[in-house]
Amino acid sequence: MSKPKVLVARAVFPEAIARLEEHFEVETNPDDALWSKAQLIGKLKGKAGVFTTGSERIDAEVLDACPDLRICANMAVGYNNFDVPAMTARGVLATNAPDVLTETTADFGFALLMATARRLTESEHFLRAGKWTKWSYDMFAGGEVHGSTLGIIGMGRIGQGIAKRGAHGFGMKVIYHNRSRLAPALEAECKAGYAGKEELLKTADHVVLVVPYTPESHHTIGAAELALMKPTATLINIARGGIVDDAALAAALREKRIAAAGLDVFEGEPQVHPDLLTVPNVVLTPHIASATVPTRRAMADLAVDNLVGYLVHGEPKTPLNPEVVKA
Ligand code: 8YV
Repeated sequence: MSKPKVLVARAVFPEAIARLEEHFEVETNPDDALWSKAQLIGKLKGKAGVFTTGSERIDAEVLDACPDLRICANMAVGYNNFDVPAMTARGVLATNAPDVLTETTADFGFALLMATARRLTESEHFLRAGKWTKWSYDMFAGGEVHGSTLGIIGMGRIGQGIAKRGAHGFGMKVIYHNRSRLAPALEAECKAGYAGKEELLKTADHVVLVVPYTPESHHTIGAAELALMKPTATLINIARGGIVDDAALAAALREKRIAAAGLDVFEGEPQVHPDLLTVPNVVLTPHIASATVPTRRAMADLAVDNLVGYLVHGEPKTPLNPEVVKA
């Protein structure tokens, strides 16, 4: 019997591809090319499974053109690149890669918060440019981190990890806003108190965004929300591009309506709004919050586990639409 065919849509660890090759006929993308939708459809025809990253959009058009497809396994916890209802309607399984990146991503959220509040990159650029000729009392004086108020919007696993770092490590007062309130025991573990969105924006010294991207969360932070924030506050986005209105943020930063921002994700990435590239009070990183070697390996392994689990054994590890498995 011939092996099922699987597409690996982007370059990934050779060990992950080797694991897939034990079970499947695998087509890879060794040049790590960014395929157009038409190219992706061309490659996907006849495949039973696909290993995707957050960059490949799987929607009704793709699914209708590839009727052999049975599973799309994302090497990402976020899955806004998948039209899950369209997949479910066609009996295609969707899987993501939760948990394995929680702590690493929370570490990065905190790193970005600290770099932003303490003006790390701005001051390094100053030094590298040979501009450091003398010490002065207010040189790169930033905002306080320890003991300040941390406001987290989106209190899933990563949000909780950031809360714990802030409360237990830095003595911060932690407030959070979420669609639903956490159970009291979890609030106590995170030392976090629930707040309305407006109250959070008005009182937090550092606002960290960790919400999934959905049509409802589009522009969670726009001009109106930025206007509520303290002029000394920082805004950190490690969630998804589109959660923040980047043009409105660039204007607020330029006019010093908030102190600074730290951004790992952007609207239309890898394009970055040109105004963000010219304001000094923003730390910009290229979507690397989960980027440690062990974590990226674990994410790739989980996507492979899902492909093998489902196509070989009928049991995926982390299904997003488990009703497809039961059908
Ligand atoms: C990924 C992410 O690196 O997991 C997510 O949702 O945003 C990142 O960890 C990225 O999506 C590539 O798959």
